[in-house]
Amino acid sequence: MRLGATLGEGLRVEGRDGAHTRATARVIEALAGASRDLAEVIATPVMGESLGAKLGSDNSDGDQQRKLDLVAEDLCRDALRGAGVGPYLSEETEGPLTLDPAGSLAVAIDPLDGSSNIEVNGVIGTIFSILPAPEAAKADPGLAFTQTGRAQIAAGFFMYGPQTRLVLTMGDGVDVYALDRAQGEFRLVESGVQIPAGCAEYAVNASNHRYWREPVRRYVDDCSQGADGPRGFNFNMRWTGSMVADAYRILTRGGLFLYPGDSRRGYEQGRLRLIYEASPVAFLTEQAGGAAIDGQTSILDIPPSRPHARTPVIFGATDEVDICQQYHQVPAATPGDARARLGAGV
Ligand code: FBP
Repeated sequence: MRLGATLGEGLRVEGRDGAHTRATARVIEALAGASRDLAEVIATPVMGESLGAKLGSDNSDGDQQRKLDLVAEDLCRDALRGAGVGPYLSEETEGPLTLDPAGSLAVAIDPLDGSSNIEVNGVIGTIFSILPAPEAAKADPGLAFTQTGRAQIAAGFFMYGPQTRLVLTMGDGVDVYALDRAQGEFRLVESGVQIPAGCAEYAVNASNHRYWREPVRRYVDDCSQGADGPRGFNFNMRWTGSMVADAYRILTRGGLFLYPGDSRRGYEQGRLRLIYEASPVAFLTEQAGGAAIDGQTSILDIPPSRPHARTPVIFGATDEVDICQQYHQVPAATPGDARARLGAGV
């Protein structure tokens, strides 16, 4: 079934907020159009300067911008302009903007997630979050982005891999669509996705091991000891460098993702941005029966301190997130004792 039909015919129209349903469908269709165009750009070979070329400019958060980051930003923003969106916040904008003063919805977006994968033809994505636009946001669009992730009406991501896929929640489960390139349409391929329980795989950038704080180091060390360690199981490890690809794998076959805060300058709260990276993925994860925390608190309950605020992120199968959370609760002073205490629950 086509995306437009599932939105239009109301498979998910009740969503969390009936009043916003039609407006939400319009925004999702606009994003799907932008993503289809972006998929085409990505798939088209260009001679000379690559889409991954660094531009010498930084985005709002100090990351080097690449050519494709700006192409993606332009496509998404242009598509949303005529789709009833008021407040707009992107990884590529300095701060919140107003697209349509009469818009009833707010959109936060990372137009191009996984930028470092562009030049290696790896999986990249677009992550989005759709929120209600409070009346007061007409005068100050930033107010729309002070809401916690619980306020999200819909969220999802597009991933540009062997297939272009859309993973979407409107607060009533998670659906997956695949782009039919010949027809130029997204088609429903899976409904009601549930993250499998248990954990055979974890995802973390292990090159940061020396910068991690105690709880994360103990958790990962215990996993990496495999069957000989306290977890008694030979875990596999996967890190794609693109959260959408890791998130999709976890939605499909379970596991855990971690991007913790660490001692590097600027990484005290990790790398991922709360409003347009962590919150939408947390919403999808919870809707698929999983959990997403910053170590202690549910990502969806964290109030944003500023538009581009970062947060440590741990998400995946609920039982494994619970185990990882226990490592954050057990006092770090006596790792041996802590492990012994965890032993019962591990
Ligand atoms: P960008 O939005 O700048 O691409 O950063 C997000 C991200 O690429 C995630 O998709 C990924 O999980 C993480 O950064 C990888 O970070 P690192 O290179 O530190 O492993």
